[in-house]
Amino acid sequence: SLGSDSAKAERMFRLMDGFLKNDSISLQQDILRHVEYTVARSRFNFDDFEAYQALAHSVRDRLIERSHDTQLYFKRKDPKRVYFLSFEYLMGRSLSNSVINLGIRDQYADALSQLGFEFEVLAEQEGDAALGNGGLARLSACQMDSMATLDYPAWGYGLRYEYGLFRQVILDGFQHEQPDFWLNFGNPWETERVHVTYPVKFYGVVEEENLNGEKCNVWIPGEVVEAVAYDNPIPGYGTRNTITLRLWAGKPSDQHDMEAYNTGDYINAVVCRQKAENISSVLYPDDRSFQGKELRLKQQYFFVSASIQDIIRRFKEAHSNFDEFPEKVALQLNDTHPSLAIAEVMRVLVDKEHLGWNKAWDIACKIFSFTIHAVIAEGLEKIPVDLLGSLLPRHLQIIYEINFTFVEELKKRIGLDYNRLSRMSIIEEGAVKSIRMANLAIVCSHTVNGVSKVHSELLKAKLFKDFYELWPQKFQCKTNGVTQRRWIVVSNPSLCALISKWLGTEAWIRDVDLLTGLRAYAADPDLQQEWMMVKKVNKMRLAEYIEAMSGVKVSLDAMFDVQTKRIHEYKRQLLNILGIIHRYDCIKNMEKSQRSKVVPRVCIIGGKAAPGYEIAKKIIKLCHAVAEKINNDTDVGDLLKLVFIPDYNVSVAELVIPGADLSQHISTAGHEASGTGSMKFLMNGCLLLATEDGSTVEIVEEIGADNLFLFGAKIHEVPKLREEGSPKMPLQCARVIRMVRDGYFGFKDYFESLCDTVDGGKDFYLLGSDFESYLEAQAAADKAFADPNKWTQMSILSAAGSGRFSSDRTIRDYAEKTWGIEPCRFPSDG
Ligand code: 7GP
Repeated sequence: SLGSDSAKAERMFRLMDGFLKNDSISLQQDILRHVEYTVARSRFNFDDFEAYQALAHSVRDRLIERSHDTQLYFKRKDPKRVYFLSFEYLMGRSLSNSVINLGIRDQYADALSQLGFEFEVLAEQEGDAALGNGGLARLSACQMDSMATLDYPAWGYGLRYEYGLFRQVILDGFQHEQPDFWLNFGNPWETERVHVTYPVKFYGVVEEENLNGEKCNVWIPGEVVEAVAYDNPIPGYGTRNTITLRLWAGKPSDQHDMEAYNTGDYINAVVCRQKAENISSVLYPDDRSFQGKELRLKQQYFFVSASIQDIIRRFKEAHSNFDEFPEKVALQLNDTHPSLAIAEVMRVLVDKEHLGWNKAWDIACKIFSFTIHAVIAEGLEKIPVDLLGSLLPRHLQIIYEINFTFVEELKKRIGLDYNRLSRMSIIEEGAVKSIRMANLAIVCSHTVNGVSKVHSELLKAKLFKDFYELWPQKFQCKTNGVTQRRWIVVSNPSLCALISKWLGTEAWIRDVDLLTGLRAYAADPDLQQEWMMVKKVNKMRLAEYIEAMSGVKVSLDAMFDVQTKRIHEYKRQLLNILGIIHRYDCIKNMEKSQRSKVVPRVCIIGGKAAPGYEIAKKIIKLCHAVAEKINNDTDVGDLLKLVFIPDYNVSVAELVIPGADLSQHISTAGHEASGTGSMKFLMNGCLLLATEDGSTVEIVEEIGADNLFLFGAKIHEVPKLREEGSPKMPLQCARVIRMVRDGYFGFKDYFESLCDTVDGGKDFYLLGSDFESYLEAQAAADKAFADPNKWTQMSILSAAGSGRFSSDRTIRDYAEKTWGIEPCRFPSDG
């Protein structure tokens, strides 16, 4: 019999033989056990995919142990926690990252080889978790890795979309979208928490009721959907701490529709309930543009409501007084998408906890902080009042009330400046009356931040000038960062080993500032030699992939010039393609004897266009049309190749980035809030060709303008250039556009509207006025590449200066200056 709880725990621990062991035999046994009992294949007969599944389950077991320890420890210590609310996460694959962070990659590789498998081959079996669009979503993933590694008591919350970002399939050079059935083969990383479910209400009416003599609002919903939690463990590196990314999925609720069953229409009732699951079924594929779609709003509230219920439940387990709430809870709004959380917290505190409006508002204002990723006003979410009112009637009332109080206060501060009052109001009057979600978030948050220095300054000077003048102390800058664990250790193992060798330590994997130690050896011929070898190996991997994907054979001596990111006019993939046409044209018109002087290039472009974004889709088609022409031109041969890499995602990025010599970040100045791709390339010793936009400005501060190729108009010059318009169109640019218009690459009519965006009189993104300076920067890159030692030195200095762009630095900054939380490290060395 079990005398006490601790005796019981003790016995159970013994029965389980302590923790899982990581020696080779134990790992092999675990893998085989999972083959037999989890995957249910015979241990004598299983293929690579099944081996991957078994392997993943054995890793997951270890993650679960650690996340239990971490959660128990957090519970015991009860520190202030941060809850990171993000609508999107681009996690990519989990296997390699997990075993590296657990510190057992080599043990697994050894165990597998004894079973006759290769770790890398099995790792390739894993599909990507692509629950997001682009920069914002990958940033969330990098930040989760840093929060875990730095031992912060953090939770990530999001939605478990059944279909992540669409798969891009190219047919005849055109993009087609196909659904991403990422869950079809199961997801070994997640755990469904069947008992962690919350009802989420929609529609209905608000009624006033009398509660003990006081009036209170009661929301009688018209529909209830159940949210169920799926937990995804996020292991830290060099620590036992493993935090949780909790994703919500919709499931039918048995509340409120019992009547439907009683009416006898059984089949219909079941079908209707099934619809509830649709709420989390698909990720919206548009980044940076919002549509007032009801399903999207439903997703937002569903996610917010379940998360807030979960957070409040956890708080109440240990506390009974809401005065302590701000000492225990920080809520981070990742862009406006989760900002309904503000109204939801108010609703719960006022209507359910009966704290009274003022007290509730006081608490809300102490817990929220808000990160903005948008640059222009058109990128900010506005929700039509009618839509919100029908879906969430009580929240609309609450937002009106918040706005009323805010505007009254504002009048006292600034007087009756009606223009300013209407600009700052949370409600936008107009043809379609709407809620400005960013204004709501700013009014309630104690801290608002941009994602690079220039972006944060732009927010203060332009987008939210009125708010900055009112509350200067709220505005901060948190320059983005990326995790070196995924972007060097996982994706570039040879570079990782080389860095550790020259620094004499692996400590940089947790303390990335140590990378600056490489500066001392940047001119050392031995390091340069080894550095070039690593790049060569990575280029080889990439070249094989390119050949497999597109059939194009590329030369390893050529400069690999990469632009991979979402396709957007402001990111100017079109400028890149026009530059390539120019290069092609030059080679064609050159004396044959001159051609030996040309620095050979492989131009690589990849990225998805939003399904409804016609111009972006035309850019993809143009890229293919130009590639077709160039790659089949025997005059050109290896001097120039152009390849489009289809279906760019995190795992493709892990292959492309280490193999790049040069990468382009060429947005029209003032349009890229930060940019994080550039940071990954930088860490991998890739030279940047870039405009002075977003985080590039800070990269220049770190590595010096001599170590990258800058060009183009600066932010403050853009408005004037726009006014001047097309007279600025240089001859060279006009000539390449003419080639496209004349049908040199076919599809003449189709490309017309694309050409119009440049020479049609507006040239909003300034391709014309930046064209010459772009070509000059390209020429400078050619020149530098022709001198391998010089190039390699620049490459080493790029990586050496990349430490500032680690998400570890960003997260520490958020923790200390925004969230007010401290590390809470499970007492063990990992
Ligand atoms: C992006 C910004 O465009 C990019 O400059 C920045 O580096 C990144 O966020 C992370 O801060 N924005 C988005 O990805 C975005 O708005 C909406 O997506 C879904």
